[in-house]
Amino acid sequence: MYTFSLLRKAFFGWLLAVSAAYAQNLVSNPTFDDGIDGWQTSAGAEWMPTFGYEKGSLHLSSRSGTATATQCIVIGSGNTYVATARVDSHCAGARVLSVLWATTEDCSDTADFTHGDFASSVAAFDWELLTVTAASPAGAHFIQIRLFDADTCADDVFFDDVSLQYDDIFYDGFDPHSVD
Ligand SMILES: [Ca+2]
Repeated sequence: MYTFSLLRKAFFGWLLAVSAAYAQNLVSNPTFDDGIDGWQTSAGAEWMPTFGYEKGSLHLSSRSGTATATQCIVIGSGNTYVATARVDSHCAGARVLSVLWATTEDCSDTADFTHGDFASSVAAFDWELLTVTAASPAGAHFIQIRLFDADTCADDVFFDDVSLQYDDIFYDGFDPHSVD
């Protein structure tokens, strides 16, 4: 029994270490608490220091055209990734969080991959958590996280707490909630 207990502890210690490794957020400056460094931004993108899900956020305005903020992140190949973001969109139904694929480190060739995944806002004028689960296609070595405010909205979208996590352990059918 004692040995079994030790083994259990060792196993769960290993499990926690593995979970922590896989749960690492791959996004630089995910919270926008001190600015928007680390993000490539278009016109209509600005730091909003006084409003956010928590502290500062990224503000995209599409009042004079589509606004975007992107980040290009190196990945492995043949794996599954989960991207999330807190979003306060003034347009319900807007496609605001996208995961695109690239082979180049500046993500300049995302158009070469026809497959992309996105999540749309459901509510308006309220913070919601959006999630995109995406399997990398063959040949992709970078993910472009794209925060997006289309000119069809012509209003404001705020983003906070962006994350990208490697999800292979779950993709393989492992469910940590089934372990008692
Ligand atoms: Ca924040």
